[in-house]
Amino acid sequence: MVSRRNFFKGAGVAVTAGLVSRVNAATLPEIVNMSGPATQQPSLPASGRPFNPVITLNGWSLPWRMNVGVKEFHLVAEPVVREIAPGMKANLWGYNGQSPGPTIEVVEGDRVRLFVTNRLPEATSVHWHGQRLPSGMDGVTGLTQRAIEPGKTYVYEFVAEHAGTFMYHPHADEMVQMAMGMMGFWVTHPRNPAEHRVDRDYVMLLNAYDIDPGSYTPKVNTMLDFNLWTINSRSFPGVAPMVATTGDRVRVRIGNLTMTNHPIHLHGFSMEVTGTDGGWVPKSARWPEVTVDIAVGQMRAVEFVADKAGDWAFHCHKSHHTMGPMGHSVPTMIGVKQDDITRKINKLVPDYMAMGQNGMGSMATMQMPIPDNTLPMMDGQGPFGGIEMGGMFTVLKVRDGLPRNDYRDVAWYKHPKGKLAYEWTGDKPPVSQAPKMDSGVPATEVTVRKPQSHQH
Ligand SMILES: [Cu+2]
Repeated sequence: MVSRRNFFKGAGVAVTAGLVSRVNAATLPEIVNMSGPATQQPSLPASGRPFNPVITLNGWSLPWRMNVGVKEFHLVAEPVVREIAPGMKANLWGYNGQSPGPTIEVVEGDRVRLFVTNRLPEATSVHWHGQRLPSGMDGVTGLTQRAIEPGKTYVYEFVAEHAGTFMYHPHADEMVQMAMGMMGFWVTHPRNPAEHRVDRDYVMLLNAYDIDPGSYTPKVNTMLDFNLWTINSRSFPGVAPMVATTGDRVRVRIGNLTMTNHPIHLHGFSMEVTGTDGGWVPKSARWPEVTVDIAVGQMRAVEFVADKAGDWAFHCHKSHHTMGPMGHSVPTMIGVKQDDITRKINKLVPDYMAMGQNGMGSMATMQMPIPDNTLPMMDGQGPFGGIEMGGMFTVLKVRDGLPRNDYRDVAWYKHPKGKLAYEWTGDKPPVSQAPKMDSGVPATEVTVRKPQSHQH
């Protein structure tokens, strides 16, 4: 799966020590690549100063080498194939084999040297979003540096001056390169690992793509009409669940590099914003929320105590953002009787299906004919049937007694007796209705659909 990462995990310190001994100022750090979208279990840093690693959902953190006290990373900008969810792959651009790129983890005060090699067909650069650094290291093509032409490698070097949550992305042909998936997370851990300590620290980038049903490559000129809403370039049910032990303090760091804001909603707990783009929020300035809006270009760290076992939804509250790509051009047919029409059309088109007369929930379970490499509008099977969600959605699974550093998926929650919604099977309640008034006008059935012109 991973060339180097598994190697690191398996052999730990020995491998890293081996790497360090081969370090030579004139050599580039080895390129480490990731080939799949599985969430990589975090491992404690084998060199450099100690920190509590984050978990990138469906992602990984980039290994480094220490070179005379400098932490060196090697990012490679390149075309990648990313599985958005089982059944759909996309031709994206990213870093080191995946989109988003690997998470970069450093410690406050670290001197960091980043080698960036460009294997894209066009020039790029990397902007270290949110960092306080020398202007010439800020990565804005034309303004602070020459563009990194295809085949070239540039070096960025600065001190990670303050702890917090950051991102990186190109500042060259930005609209195209970000629409193609070029972005990554950066976490600067506090100097003292006991500070801001949590039990689980998750990382997610919100991104969006416009990929026509049946095709593989995003449309790069789209301004607003994106149709694939993703967490770390994964769409539910492809998004890995977050797991926690009952009582854990959990942090989720969320960055938004889409073109719209996302009100991120957590079921079952209230959370507090503990970090923004500007740093940590003082305790006295935090307040409880169940939905936190993440604006374009923003980062937020939210924290909560997962004190109730269960399966809890975690998702963007814009309902179009929890749907797959087929949702927008289907007309609303709720209340429109289609039986007759269906019968007539079936004579001409035997496969024709009336859609959405009673809402669209049933479409999640229908085996609708959709083009290859296209996700259904809604998907995901839960223990009680279809979850009828897609896009920016995942599940927080809180369980008693999970091993401390274990982030593997667990089975669906077993609800205790008396704690599960159930069907009423007693007497049906009497139906009461207001008396009808005779207006003198014959009753009309209102089933008119107005013509729709806009397409999104
Ligand atoms: Cu959203």
